[in-house]
Amino acid sequence: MTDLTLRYDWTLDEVQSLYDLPFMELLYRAHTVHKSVFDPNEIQFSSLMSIKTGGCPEDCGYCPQSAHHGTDLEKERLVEIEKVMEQAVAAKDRGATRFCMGAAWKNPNSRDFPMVLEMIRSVKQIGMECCVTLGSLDEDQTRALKDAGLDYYNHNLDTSREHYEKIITTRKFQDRLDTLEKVRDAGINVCCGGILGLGEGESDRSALLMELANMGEHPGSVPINLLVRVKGTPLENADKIDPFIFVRTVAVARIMMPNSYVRLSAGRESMDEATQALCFFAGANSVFFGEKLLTTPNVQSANDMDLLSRLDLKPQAPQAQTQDVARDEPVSGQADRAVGAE
Ligand code: SAM
Ligand code: DTB
Ligand code: SF4
Repeated sequence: MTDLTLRYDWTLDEVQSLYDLPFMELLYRAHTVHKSVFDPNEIQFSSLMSIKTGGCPEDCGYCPQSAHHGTDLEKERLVEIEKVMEQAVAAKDRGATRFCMGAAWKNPNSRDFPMVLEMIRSVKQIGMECCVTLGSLDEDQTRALKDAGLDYYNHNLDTSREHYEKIITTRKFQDRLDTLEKVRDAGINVCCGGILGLGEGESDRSALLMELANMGEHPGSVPINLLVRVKGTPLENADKIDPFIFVRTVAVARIMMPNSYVRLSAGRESMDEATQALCFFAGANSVFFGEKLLTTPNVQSANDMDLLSRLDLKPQAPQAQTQDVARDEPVSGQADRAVGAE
């Protein structure tokens, strides 16, 4: 029988042993978990928009939006709400069920924050799920976001605790965990994942997944990004990782966090279709759909539709999605809660 017990006490050795399984065995196990919780032929579509671009005071080594790096990015102010709604409606028409907005902030400022709350309320009004990523938050801000109707807050751990300070020096790994706790306490679903290809080692990847799964409640969404190497960032020449390591990471995440949506996030544009198909088999069941991520290109929508059709994958209908998919209850009685269980 497939073990679907939700665990929060993974050790590094256990995670490493999953990574070290023979590739086919790992994929078989991950797919078995995936199939017992989700419909493996359904993919959730999220759409992404940058609402405040560039000029960020943080020095994240991967990010084109950091003011510390010499990228060619044009710095912009907070966009108008009309523009947001134009894009949200267009995303909904293309089949996206969640609209995600990102801001290049260390934390939201008091001038712009009320406008972001208004954007959230408006996105909710057209019947979409809403996610934002705005940097660190205090309790008043998490409460206000919850009151505005926010469904998910994205705040990534990015890499292991050990590797973190080689990538970012303007904040600590613990700061991220603190914000995540406030988000959870406010009753907002957590979207939290990482990036592969930051020059990390094997044990850093295991440690990242261990941190994500041991947080106290599994994140409802786990985005796994492949570094988009942007000219002018310190990581522009980072070594490419073996695509099968990426697939293994998706599979291990699926086994460790059976009820979470695992999102194949940034980096699909540089990934071949067969690798993406393996990721879907290994348990990835969400993607960013639309031609742009925040500042870099995503896969062309027509190519995505074509791939999905060749793989017999269909977009998940809005009503099929549950809130709080990874909330804390044990998985017994899972058929009641799981999405598309067979
Ligand atoms: N400033 C906020 C923050 O960092 O929390 C929100 C926006 S930030 C751009 C959101 C996430 O995008 C980061 O946490 C990181 O995981 C991801 N990201 C940024 N640049 C990336 C890149 N070049 N490749 C892959 N993922 C990237
Ligand atoms: C996440 O994990 N990936 C998205 C979203 N959360 C906000 C961001 C990807 C950004 C890729 C680089 C860019 O387009 O600027
Ligand atoms: Fe700023 Fe976020 Fe980019 Fe870091 S990842 S530089 S915090 S926008």
